[in-house]
Amino acid sequence: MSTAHKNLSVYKTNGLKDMSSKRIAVVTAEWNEEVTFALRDGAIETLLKNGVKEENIISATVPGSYELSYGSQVFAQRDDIDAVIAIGCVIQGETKHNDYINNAVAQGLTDVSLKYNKPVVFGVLTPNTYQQALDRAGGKHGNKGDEAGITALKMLSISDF
Ligand code: DLZ
Repeated sequence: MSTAHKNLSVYKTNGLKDMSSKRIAVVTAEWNEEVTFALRDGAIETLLKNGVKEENIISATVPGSYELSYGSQVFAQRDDIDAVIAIGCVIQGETKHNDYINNAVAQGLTDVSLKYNKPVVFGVLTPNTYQQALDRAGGKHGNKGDEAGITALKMLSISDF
């Protein structure tokens, strides 16, 4: 940023606020559960490491990623929930089924977030293969659940700005 703008209020998303009173729901799809449960655990660990209290985290499951929109809405509409993390894994198959699910859940989560004015994190992996999913769920590419957790915390911080 130019130093000419001396009177701007500058906010960076790495300035996390105090999270000790925040309540966060983590909604996880059961399809590909070896992957999604590892992502969920990564997200929850990141929340705990950054000051969210264990008793303020609610974990729920839905059958598949398509159900993440409604599952997220159930929690987003509650006054005692500040943010929702939606976790899923849709593997590219031989049909276009995956495209329909991915598009529906992306749009659905956006709608829920804007309707209830709360962060709803898209923690859905959309890999080509199951191995690529495992690589991103605690494998050689780390755990994308961590990113989902950090995203929720950053968005909660900007909500309070
Ligand atoms: C049906 C289906 C298929 C083919 N693949 C996946 C997938 O890779 N990942 C996932 O989370 N869910 C899948 N589903 C299930 C749908 O998300 C949904 O649960 C069903 O269509 C019932 O609405």
